[in-house]
Amino acid sequence: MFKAIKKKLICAAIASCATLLGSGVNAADMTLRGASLFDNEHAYSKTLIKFGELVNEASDTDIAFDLRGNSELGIEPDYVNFLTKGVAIDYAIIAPSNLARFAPSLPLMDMPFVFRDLAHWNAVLSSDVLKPLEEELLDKADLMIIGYAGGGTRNLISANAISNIDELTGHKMRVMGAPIQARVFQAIKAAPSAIAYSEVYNAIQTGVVDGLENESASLLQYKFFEVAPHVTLTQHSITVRPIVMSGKSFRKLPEELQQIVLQAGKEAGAYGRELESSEDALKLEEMKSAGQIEVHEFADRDKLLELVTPVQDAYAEELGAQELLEAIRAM
Ligand code: X1X
Repeated sequence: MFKAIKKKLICAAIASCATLLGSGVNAADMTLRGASLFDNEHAYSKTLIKFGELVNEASDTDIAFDLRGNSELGIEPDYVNFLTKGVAIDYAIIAPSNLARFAPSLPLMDMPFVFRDLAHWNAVLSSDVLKPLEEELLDKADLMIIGYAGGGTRNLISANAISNIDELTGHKMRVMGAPIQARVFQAIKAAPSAIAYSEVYNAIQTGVVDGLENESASLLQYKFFEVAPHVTLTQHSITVRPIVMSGKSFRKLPEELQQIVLQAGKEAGAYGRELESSEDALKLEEMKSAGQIEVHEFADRDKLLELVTPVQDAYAEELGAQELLEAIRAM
């Protein structure tokens, strides 16, 4: 009885909102739409599915989570546009570098070489140290970080073998669009260019670039090994992948549901981090055993770190974020 009354009140609240994306009150009480670059086997999609399950377990409102995978709704920069405008989707997982256009400090949270190892990455993500970046994103783009997924280790993936710093000189590689990404790879003498993720396979195939940098799960799904079968263990990044919700969608939710969404985002993020970080090496091994990739040790990781640290410092200084970078390093 109480549940039914509560449900009616929530429905009334929802109906009075203009549209929850996808508009709707249909068979379910409402629909929230998500987007993923990948199919349901990838850790990002599994994380977003988990998010929906957790919300529905905790809520009396019956919510249809309409997750559009396989880049059906475009790639992450498209998701950012949709979410800031409050159209087409309500939530997605997005690389911090794809948020830089709206909030230039965001890529600081997973720029190459910022984490020493998985334990450091875990400590940072289990703390509140990234709060100032979350506030900047909310303030400048009306986007809320409701949880942190990620946990893939990014390596170089290339058409030709690379195993030391000299072989990196002039290496034409694709990087994500945030300027700090190009600056880091320029500092190590590579020749980076920003290319949309959906164009990278063709760019390698046609010789526009010789490779990219990516984590195992995504290398496997996008089959970059077909054109770039060499993986060099530079281990330059451990991914941080915020689960981002449009502020416009969030504010349309009844207050009780907002709390449930925040809690579910946090828990889904933790689930996603555990999942991706535990699968990462296995997926690399899987591709190696299948003869899809050749894995090369990298001799000069310490030299890369030396070259990149001043670039990180300069970037933090430009943003007025030196204290934040120090706090991350000190953890
Ligand atoms: O490099 C990219 O643009 C993409 O790489 C993987 O697919 C993911 O980490 C994704 O978030 C995006 O950053």
